[in-house]
Amino acid sequence: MRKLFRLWSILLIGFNCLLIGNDGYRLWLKYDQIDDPAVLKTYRKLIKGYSFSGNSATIAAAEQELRTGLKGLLSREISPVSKLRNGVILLGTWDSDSRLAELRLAEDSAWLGDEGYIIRSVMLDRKRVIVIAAEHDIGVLYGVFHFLRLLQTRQNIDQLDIAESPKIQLRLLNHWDNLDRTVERGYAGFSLWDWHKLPDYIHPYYIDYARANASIGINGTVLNNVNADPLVITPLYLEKVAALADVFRPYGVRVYLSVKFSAPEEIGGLPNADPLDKQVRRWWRDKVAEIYRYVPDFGGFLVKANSEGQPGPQGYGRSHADGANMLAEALAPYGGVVMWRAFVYDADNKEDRSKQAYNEFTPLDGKFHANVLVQVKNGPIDFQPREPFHPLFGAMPETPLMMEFQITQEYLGFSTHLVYLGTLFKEVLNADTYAKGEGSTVAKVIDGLLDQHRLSGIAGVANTGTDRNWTGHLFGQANWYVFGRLAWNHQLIAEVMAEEWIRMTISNNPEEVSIIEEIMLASRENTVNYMTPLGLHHIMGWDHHYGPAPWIKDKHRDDWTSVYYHRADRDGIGFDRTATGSNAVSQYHPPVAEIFASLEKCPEKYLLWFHHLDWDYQMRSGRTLWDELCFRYYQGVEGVREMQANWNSLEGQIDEEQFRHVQSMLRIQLKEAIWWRNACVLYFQTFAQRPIPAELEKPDRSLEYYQNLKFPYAPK
Ligand code: GCV
Repeated sequence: MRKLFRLWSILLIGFNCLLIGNDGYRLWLKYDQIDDPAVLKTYRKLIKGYSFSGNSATIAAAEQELRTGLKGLLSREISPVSKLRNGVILLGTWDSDSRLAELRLAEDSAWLGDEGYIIRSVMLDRKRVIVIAAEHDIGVLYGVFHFLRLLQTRQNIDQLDIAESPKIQLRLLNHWDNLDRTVERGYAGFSLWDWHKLPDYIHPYYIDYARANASIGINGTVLNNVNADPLVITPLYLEKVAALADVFRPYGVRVYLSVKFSAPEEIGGLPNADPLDKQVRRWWRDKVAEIYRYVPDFGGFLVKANSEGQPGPQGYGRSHADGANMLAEALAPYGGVVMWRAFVYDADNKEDRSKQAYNEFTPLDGKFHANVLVQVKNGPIDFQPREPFHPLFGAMPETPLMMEFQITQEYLGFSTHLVYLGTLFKEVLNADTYAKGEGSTVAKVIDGLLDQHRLSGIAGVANTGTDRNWTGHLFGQANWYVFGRLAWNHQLIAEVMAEEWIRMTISNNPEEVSIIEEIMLASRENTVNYMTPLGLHHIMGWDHHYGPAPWIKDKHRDDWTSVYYHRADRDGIGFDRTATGSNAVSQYHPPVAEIFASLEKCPEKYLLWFHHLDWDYQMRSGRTLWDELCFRYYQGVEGVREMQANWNSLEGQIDEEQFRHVQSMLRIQLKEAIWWRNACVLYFQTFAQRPIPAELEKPDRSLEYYQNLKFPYAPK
C-alpha cells in the first residue's frame, strides 16, 4: 500500500513541481529556492539528511513533502540517511523508532493529543539533529509542513523548541458545491469535484487540495452545498465520494456531506421524513451504515433545515433537536457527528431577522445528543462586511457551538476585491460574550473551554474553484490560509498570518512584505467603509448580491430587501434594536447588551446596526451623522486608492505575473468601490436632503444610472 501510494504521489507531486510559474496554482507551497545566499548557506549547513520511520500513506506523504520542499528551497537533493550525523532530521511517531521512543521519556507530550507534534533541536549520540515527532502519523505530517514553513518564511532554525496542538477539534471547509459543478456563491470557476469523471479519474489537483489543507491544519471537508441534493447519498455518488475520501485520507482530511432532510421521501420512497417516525429513523440508520461501507472514516452530516425553503423537522411539527438527534443516533455507532446549522429565519415571522435564530435555538439548549454541534454564522444576519458577533455564542452553554465563517466573499466583492479576512475573523473570535464574566470570548465558546465541551468545531465556506489560482484572486488564497491557521490556533495574530502568507506566496523581502501587509491589513476596513460603514448592512444587489442596491424594496420577503435593514427616512437612518425597537440587544449578556444599547457606549462601527438616528446626530468626530456617513464612504474609496498606489510601488520588484494580476483586480476594486460609494451616498441623500460635504468630490453619475444597472449573469 505504502509503495503504491509513494509511486502515485511521486508522480503527482513531481507533476506539481514541474509547475514552477507564478500563476497561483502552487498556493503557499511554492518551495522556490531561497534567494538570500547567507540564509541558504545556514540552512544547508543545518539540514544534511533525514531519517523517517513509520509505514503508512500519511508518513509517505510527509516524506514526499519534506523531500520536495527541501529540494526546492535548498536547491539540492536531501536524501534519507540511516545513520545519525549532524544535520539529520529525525521524523516519526514516538513509538516508530527507538531513538524517538527514548527521547519521549524526557517529553511531557500527552497534551499534544492526536494531531499535535513537536519540532526540536536536540543532541542525540553527540550529533546535532532536528526531531519532528508526534503521537500519530498525521502529527508528523503537520510537523513537516510547519518545519517547511519555517524555512519558507526564513526563520531561525538553530534552536528549535516547538510544541503544537490544535485548539479546535473539527476544522472544516464547507463547500457550497452542487452536483452539476456550479458553486453557490462561488467566484473562482466551477467546483473542484469533477463528479462526472469520478471515481475513475483522479484529478491531480485533488492531491494538491489535500496538501494545502493539511499544511494549515484543516482536517475535514464538507463536499457539497448545504442546499443539498439528496442524490449525493445514493450509491452513484457515494462511490465518487469514496474516491475523494481515499485521496484525502493520507492528509488527515475527512469527508463529510450535507444532507437534505427530506431525503427519505425523495430518494427513499417513504411517505414522509418525520424524525419521530420509526421507518424514517430506520431509513437513516441504514443509509448511514451504507455510507460507512463506502467511507469507513466518514465524518458526518451538515444540515440546513427549515431555512430558506429547505425542508426540516418543523415541517412535521418537530424541533431542530428532534431532527438533529435522529441523525446523531444513526451516526453515533461510527463516531460521526451532526453539524446542525442555526442559520434560520422565517419569511412569515415578523420578528427582527437578527433575533430569530436565538429565539429558536436557546430553548433547545441541552436537548441535543452528544455528537451534535450547532453551527452558527459569525453574525446574526449573514456574513456581512461587519456584524456584531452572533448572540447565540455564549447563550447555549449545554451545546457545543461551531463557528461558521465565510471565506468566499459573497458580500465582500466576490473574488475581485482584495479583502483580507484575518482581521474580520479575529474581531469575531476575540469578541467578549461575557457569558461567564469578562474573558468569555467567542473563541472560548467554540473551542469548548468555556463550557467544558469535548467536541469543538469551526467551518469556513470555501472560496475555491477550478480557476488556475484556486480562488480567483491571488489574495483570496490568503483567506483560505488564515482561516486554516486560526482554526488550528485562534490565538494567532492576523498581522502575523498575513506576513507568513506573503512570505510564502509573494516575497520575503522585508520592505515588500511590509507594503503588502499594509495593504492587507487596511483592506477589510476600507471595504466596510465603501460598502456598509457605521453598522449598515444588507444593502447589496438583489439575489446575486453583486454591488450596491440600498433601494431594494417591495419583494415577496421583507427580510430580503435592503430597506428592511437600513430604515432610512426623512428623519434618519438605522435599525433600532434597542428596547424602543426590536430589542435585539437584550439577547446579549450584560454588559454587552448595555453597551450596544447605549448611544454613548456603542462602538460607532455598530451604530446603525443597533440605533436609528437623526441625520444631524452628533458623531464622536464632531460631524453630523450624514456628513460622517459621507466621509466614511469616501474614506473607503481613498483607502482603495492607497492600496493601489502601494501595490503599484512594487512594480518591477515582485513577480510580474502576480503583479499584473493584482494590479488589474485593484482597478476593478476601485471602480466598484466608487460605484458603491456613489450609489449609496446618492440614495441616502434622497432621505437626508443634505449636501455632500463640499470638500468631497461629487459623484459623476446620477442615482438613476446606478439604479438601472442590470447584471443578468452575475455569479450567484
Ligand atoms: C447556501 C445566504 C446565501 C445563500 C446560502 C445561505 C446559507 O442566504 O445567500 O446562498 O445558501 O446564506 O448560508 O444557507
